[in-house]
Amino acid sequence: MSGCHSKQCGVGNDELDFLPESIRKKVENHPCYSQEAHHFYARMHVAVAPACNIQCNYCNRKYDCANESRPGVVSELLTPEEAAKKVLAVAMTIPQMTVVGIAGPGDPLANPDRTFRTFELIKEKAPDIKLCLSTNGLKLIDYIKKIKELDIDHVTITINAVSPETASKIYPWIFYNHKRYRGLEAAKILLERQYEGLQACVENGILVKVNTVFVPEINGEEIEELSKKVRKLGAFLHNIMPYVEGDGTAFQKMGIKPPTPQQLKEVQEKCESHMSLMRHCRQCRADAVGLLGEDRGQEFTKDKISKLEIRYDPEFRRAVHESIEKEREKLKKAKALLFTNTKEENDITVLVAVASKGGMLVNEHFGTAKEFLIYEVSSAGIKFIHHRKVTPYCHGSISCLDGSDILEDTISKLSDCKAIIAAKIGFEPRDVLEQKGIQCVDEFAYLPIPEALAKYYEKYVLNKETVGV
Ligand code: CLF
Ligand code: SF4
Repeated sequence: MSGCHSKQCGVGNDELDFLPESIRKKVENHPCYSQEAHHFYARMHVAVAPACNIQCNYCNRKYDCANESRPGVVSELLTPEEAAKKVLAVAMTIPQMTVVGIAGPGDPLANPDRTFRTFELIKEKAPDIKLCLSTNGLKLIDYIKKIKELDIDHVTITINAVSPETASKIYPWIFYNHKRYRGLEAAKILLERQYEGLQACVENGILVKVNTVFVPEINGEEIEELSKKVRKLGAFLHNIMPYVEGDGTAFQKMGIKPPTPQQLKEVQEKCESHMSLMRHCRQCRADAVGLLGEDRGQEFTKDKISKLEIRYDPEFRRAVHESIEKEREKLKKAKALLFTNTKEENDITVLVAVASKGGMLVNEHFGTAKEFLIYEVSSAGIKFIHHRKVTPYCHGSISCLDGSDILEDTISKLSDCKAIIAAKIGFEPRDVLEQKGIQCVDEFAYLPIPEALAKYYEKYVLNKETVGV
């Protein structure tokens, strides 16, 4: 049996138990740093940083920073004051929002005044909210003191290469110390500053996640070495993100292709023996609001926020978090009892797609699911692999695809899965899916995902009638 079964990869629930108390406190309700937390807690980004000091070949400056965000979507730029007000509004409407990140639309540290003023205001008005920063790393080392002062405990650095040769294929230029550098010289300066920034963060007790944009034909051969290197320098988590083809980018013009899900899975498998990986990233927008994978930004536009009177109530938020923690504790205890009934000699490993809209529950219908969580299930337990985005089958009139095209597309994305577990699956798609060999299971509706997967495994894979959970 390969891989790390019986636990969730990345920093999941089980891993949290083994972390020192000080680090556990920092990550246990951070939806990006803890795989398990992302089912319960939300994040928001405030788009206050328009400028950038480097050029990445996968980026089109008209859009958000592709190092942390999905290219192709434009943010509404905010002043620090507008951003702070928005944070308070979201915090009271979505009290499970625990983290505010600044991730663009350019680079936060190319806009230091706006970025740090925003963090100052949030720290003053809502000190219970964690602060998070995502940067290309060029200016990071210059701001360590400020980052520390403001208790920004989480920093993401996008590092895409180990060698300057590879880096020079990604970055045509950087703007540093009032001067534009190009080619190998630019790549050398950038890499040196990124790795120095990483070390300085670690030395100052700041948790670092490294994002790497995986572009197979450009940096594919270096990712494993990169993973080892950032681990050695003390990074906490490595997020290997697939390059997304953005409109009008240099890579698009050069015909550079994004990785297939299989290429991504392979590279993640190589790296996971060296480093904890983040596998649940949704490459969210620089103004994203809500649980990962969900975007409630439209509820909090500048116009709507400007009309609001907000009274921030930390007690109300604390009460919500306490009830979430009780629920998590219950689920954790229940999870510990799962897979005690299965035997190694019966070991069969299957991939299963689960429809969920949060709370770690099977609580989404097949027809309305915008994504599926893919788990590997074996007699030893479950392992989260990644999510796969789909077009909802019940799409109303907003899609140009008709129902059968959508279903074909979903089937092609889930063709390696043995089953779909959802809260409800209608007769029409069920027939087609089952003809294609994908089991449709909705009898475990509203159960916690680990329990549903254990029951499914025992009943449908091991063919046992009694389920010991
Ligand atoms: Fe935002 Fe990034 Fe902080 Fe998370 S996102 S700044 S660490 S709060 Fe998270 Fe979104 Fe992936 Fe980023 S899912 S794109 S990793
Ligand atoms: Fe674009 Fe971000 Fe790269 Fe700057 S750092 S060029 S905004 S992807």
